[in-house]
Amino acid sequence: MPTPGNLILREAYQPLAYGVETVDLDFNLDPQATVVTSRLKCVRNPDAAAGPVVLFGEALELVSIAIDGAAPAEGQVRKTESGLEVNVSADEVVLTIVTRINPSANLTLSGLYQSRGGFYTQCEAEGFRRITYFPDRPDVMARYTVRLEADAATCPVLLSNGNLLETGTLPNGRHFARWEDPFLKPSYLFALVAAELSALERTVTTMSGRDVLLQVWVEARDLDRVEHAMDSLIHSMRWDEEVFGLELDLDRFMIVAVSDFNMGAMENKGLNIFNTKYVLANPDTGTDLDFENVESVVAHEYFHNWTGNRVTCRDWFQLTLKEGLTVFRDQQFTADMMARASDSPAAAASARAVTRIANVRGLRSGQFPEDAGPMAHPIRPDSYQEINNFYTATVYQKGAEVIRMILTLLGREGFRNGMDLYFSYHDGQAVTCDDFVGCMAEANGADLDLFMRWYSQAGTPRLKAEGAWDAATGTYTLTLSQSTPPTPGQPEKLPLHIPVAVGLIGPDGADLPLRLEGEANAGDTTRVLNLKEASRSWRFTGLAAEPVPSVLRGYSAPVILEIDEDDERLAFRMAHDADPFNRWDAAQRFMERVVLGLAADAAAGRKLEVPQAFGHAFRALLVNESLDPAFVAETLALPSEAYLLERMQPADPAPLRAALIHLMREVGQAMQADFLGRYLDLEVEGEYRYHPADAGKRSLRNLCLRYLAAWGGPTAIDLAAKQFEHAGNMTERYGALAALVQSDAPQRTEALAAFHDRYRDDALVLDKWFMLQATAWRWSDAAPTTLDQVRALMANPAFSLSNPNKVYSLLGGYFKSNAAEFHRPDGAGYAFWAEQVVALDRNNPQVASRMARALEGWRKFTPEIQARIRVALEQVAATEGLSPDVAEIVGKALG
Ligand code: B3K
Ligand code: ZN
Repeated sequence: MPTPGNLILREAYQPLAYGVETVDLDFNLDPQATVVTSRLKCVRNPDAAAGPVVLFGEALELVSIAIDGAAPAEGQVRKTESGLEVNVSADEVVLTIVTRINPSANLTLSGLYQSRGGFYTQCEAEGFRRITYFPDRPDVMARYTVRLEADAATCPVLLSNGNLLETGTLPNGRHFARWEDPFLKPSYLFALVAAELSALERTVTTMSGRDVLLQVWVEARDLDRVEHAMDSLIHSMRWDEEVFGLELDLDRFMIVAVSDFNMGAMENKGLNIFNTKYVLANPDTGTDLDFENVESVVAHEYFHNWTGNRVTCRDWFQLTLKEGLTVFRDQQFTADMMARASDSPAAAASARAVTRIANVRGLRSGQFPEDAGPMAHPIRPDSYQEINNFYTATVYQKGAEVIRMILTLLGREGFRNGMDLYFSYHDGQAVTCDDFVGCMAEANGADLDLFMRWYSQAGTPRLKAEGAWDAATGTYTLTLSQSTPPTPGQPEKLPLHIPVAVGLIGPDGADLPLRLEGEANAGDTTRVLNLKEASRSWRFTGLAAEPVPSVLRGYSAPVILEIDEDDERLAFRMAHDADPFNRWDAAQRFMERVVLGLAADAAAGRKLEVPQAFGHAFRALLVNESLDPAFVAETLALPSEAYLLERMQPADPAPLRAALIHLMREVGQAMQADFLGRYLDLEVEGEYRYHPADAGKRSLRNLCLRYLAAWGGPTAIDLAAKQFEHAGNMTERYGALAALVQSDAPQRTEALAAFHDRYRDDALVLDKWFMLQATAWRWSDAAPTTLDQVRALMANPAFSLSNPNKVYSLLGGYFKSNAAEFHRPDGAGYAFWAEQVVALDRNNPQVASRMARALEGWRKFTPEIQARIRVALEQVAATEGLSPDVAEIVGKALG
């Protein structure tokens, strides 16, 4: 087990002296004493330095080990800090290892564990070593066969990777199944499930004409919630065939839902295991957003079958090789699905923009803070203490942005050619990020050497754009400059290759054809400028009047754009920018400016006033019926508090919250008639269907309701209460509840109680109920504090500290999505945080570490707040027996 301060370095990579060719596993499943017999054919690696067979093991009881069928000689097997070393002289050797493990006592949810009576595994990143001794690294790829034996009554279903070979009954109520995975795989993709489950099944034909069996396994009571996951799987298969020519390579593909799971889902070969949250959805229990999330997570895990499984990572530093690429693929898939469901080209473009906006919102509120704090790392990190801490927004989301930039540079066809070359070279291999980018470059004759800096440099680059208009020559000069602030361990930063998509808007609001100095003719209205140096200028010629620049269209690079725009210009772009992403961004920039201005006023005790120009621009979008409602909802939604805190210097949650409450109240009141008008017009008739057009209307409708409830007039509260009562689906019911919760009206309590009663036995829906209360703002000082409510909710019988979903909803909601309440001036939020992190860490370090991360960005706050947080951080850091997971987070925070 790595100890705190034990740094693993990327540069230290060495292949192992022995790899594994075949693995035969036999599981005799028992809650307290599962016996695992593993037969490994180990083979010397000719490319590696000589050495013993290295096996990792953790929390294992070694029953026996045999070498080529015989007991080991004295001293031949050595126990090490991380497992075993076996000295052999032959090039090939068969090890037979028997271990005993206790799944019911395994609360880490890593390795083999139990959930609601069934057995499940989670092996990425290093869980396989908690099942048996093994060279548990992704560069060891082998062929697996698996035999499972279990009690037939409690575990009637026995699943593992690949194809089912045989099943049978045994004496004493036991039964067995044998599985074989025909593909080479690393141990982190191994999985087994033994539980009482039922499946929804479909048979589909792949592009080459093979019939394959698809199964979604859930508890029988949940069978009425799996249709959407199955549809999503089929859509994903089709999309990967059409867009990348990639086909399912197995005869059977299974998805299993489990209630206790540390993250979203896991791409085990042929046997994806999912958190129930990302499988189960029907109109009565899932919101539009839940439907969308199920679709994208199903797609993500399915896409891993090629990007991650067929070609995997050489070592964990290369994680973004599979994660950045696969997030990029699932984002493209979602955008295509949204566009496909639209009924006009304009609607399709808007639907794509809405997807892009959601991705960028996630990046700004999740990845930017990470990149500005003590955990900042390049998408391909150089070191780690605990690999589980590096499944980060940087590796995933920023990693996806880096892949998107490659697409921008190479074009669709060039990108596809690069992917084809990647699979032709590396199928069945464990490779590096350099291998991937090398294929992209080779397939296109492109030079991506400078571009590779995105893989090694941490921090969010600042991109400064300055324009100069020369009326005499009709020339507009755009100067782009870049700089990246220092991050831990990287004081100096170098210029990156940044693709910057730019357009120029004429005085009438229409895009201008672009002509750069030296070009014969004007071309398109959007141009990608390649900034490779610290600063460079471009001269646009042939212009009749001074244009308004629209920079970083479609968010062509993951940077912070610094551009001087007054209110008037922002309002102009909010009304006219032809790039829908930038139109939304103009609105966000305007809101950010207004909110931070109000927060400064609140901090200084000044009177808060919402600028008129902002009100006009906001209202113009609200009443614009020619725009897609989903898009309008995005433009009128406030930037997240997490993002605003990054932008506020120093960050101070209390005045920020005061500003947000004031803005919502004022806007809600001033525009009540417009909100009401749109609300009434947008009603969706008929039976619920998950469809972007309907979802867009519901989304804008719920936004209107939130602003109205913020104002708080009796008509508004009545409207929300009525929607709550008569809602025909969860999106409306939850939308109404969210609006009521963001008010101090008495209907709030009634609705919360009614929601709880209706869903008291429904774990996933109750997660929403916990989350809403943990994240609620306080609209009057008379209301009980959120901390008191969270403590009280922990006593609810439906809450459990050992279920990650419950922890993420209630504690995660409070620590990460309710800044003003968590950072209360008496420091009680931090004391509670320390208490919970330590309690969680005793059982589940991965979940504890996620909660611990809520305070890593503490240095952005005011000195008074920092002083209070330091006490809590030091208290956790000083705790005896801290896991390496939490130790790394608090150590870096304090370091
Ligand atoms: N690959 C898994 C994540 C595993 C996390 C391990 N701590 C899910 C995914 O990204 O698809
Ligand atoms: Zn993934």
